[in-house]
Amino acid sequence: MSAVLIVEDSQVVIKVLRYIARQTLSAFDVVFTMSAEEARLELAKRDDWFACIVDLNLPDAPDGEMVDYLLEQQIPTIVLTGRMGDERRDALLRQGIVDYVQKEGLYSYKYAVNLVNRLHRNRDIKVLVAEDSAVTRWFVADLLRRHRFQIVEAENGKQALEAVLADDSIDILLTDYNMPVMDGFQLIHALRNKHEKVDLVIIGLSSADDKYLSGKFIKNGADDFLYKPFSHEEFFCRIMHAVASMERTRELHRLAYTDPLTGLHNRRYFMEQARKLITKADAPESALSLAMLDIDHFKHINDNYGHDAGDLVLIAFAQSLRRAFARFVVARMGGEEFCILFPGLPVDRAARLLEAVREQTEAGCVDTPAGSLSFTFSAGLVERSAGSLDELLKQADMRLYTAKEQGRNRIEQTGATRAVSCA
Ligand code: GH3
Ligand code: MG
Repeated sequence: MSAVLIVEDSQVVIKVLRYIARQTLSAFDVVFTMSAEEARLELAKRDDWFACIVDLNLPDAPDGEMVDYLLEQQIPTIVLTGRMGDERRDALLRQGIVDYVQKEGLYSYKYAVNLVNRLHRNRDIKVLVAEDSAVTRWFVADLLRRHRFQIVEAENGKQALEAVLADDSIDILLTDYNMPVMDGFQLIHALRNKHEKVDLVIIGLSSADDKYLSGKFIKNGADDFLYKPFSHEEFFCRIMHAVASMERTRELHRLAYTDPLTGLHNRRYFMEQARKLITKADAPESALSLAMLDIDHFKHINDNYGHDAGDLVLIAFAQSLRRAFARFVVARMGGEEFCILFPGLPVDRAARLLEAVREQTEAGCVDTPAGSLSFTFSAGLVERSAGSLDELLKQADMRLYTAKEQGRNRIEQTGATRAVSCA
């Protein structure tokens, strides 16, 4: 566990910071000190300092000497100050601090402490800087590094496009407008329209003297725009705003597409993915199989062992499906019914994989507070030759019904389903 140092001479402020840090900095060892001397002694004890929140004016370092010292040690530094002039503030930002926070009450202390967590999460966020000027690219990348982002660089739009298409983990694109080979507009257009990269956050940058540029950028698919030169502060505010909105959107997506009990994808996700994959599988050579699974006599489990034990069975079953079919689309469709889509897999090969899980399930058991219990499932498995997703689901459901009728704990499969018209 890495450490965060807090240096503040006011007893009252330290008390507030301690309270906030206890609630929000659980990922760190938080060390509190009340003077520069004490802070130096603590700093010497270990070398895994993640960040520091430091008062600019301490009794034994009255003029920011502790900030200088921390920056020399290359520790990301958040400065707490009383009121200060613009010049002093700009000088601190130029010097390389992460941010400064004026002591104006609970909110400002929360901001400072939360910023440490923000830096921690930023390490997982990858930003692509597309800018032809090496100096500006270096400047922007340096600012981003200060906030612990991962950085990728591109010298023109074409390089940036290739980088985004090759690396799915790029989260944010900062792009200049005027660039050789491919400019910022062409880049955004290619990403948003041609390649449908909707979840990439795009921020436009330009020094061009055109007051309509920001509007044009945003109408072409950018999320935000910054005119150069910009202040450090404006830059970080925009980036933090973009990151916060990206995280909110991702969380909403996660909630909308996840089954809360098992953590598997839900019906909504399955239907969307299946529609996309079925369209892709329209090529005659691409096989696609679909399985519908249903736990046998699940009502008995609930009735005999209780609803909570039933939930544990669902969770265990979901885990085994996730493990066995990690390469495929697995979802809990509702109740004790699950679906798996096997793109590229003919029905015989899908059947072999499914049969292995059936045998494992039959042989295994789930520990619950009401006792250890075993269960089985039945499945209907079909392969698509043509027709809509609804038709394919209907065929799988019919096979599943047959499996239940034939005695359960079995997989009923067909070859290619009969061609039907698209719904
Ligand atoms: P069959 O072998 O024919 O599939 O019979 P079954 O008992 O599995 O099917 P049935 O449809 O009769 O009962 C399913 C039960 O699943 C009824 C419902 O209360 C229960 N169920 C649905 N969702 C949940 C859940 O999230 N947790 C638990 N514990 N039970 C659930
Ligand atoms: Mg059932």
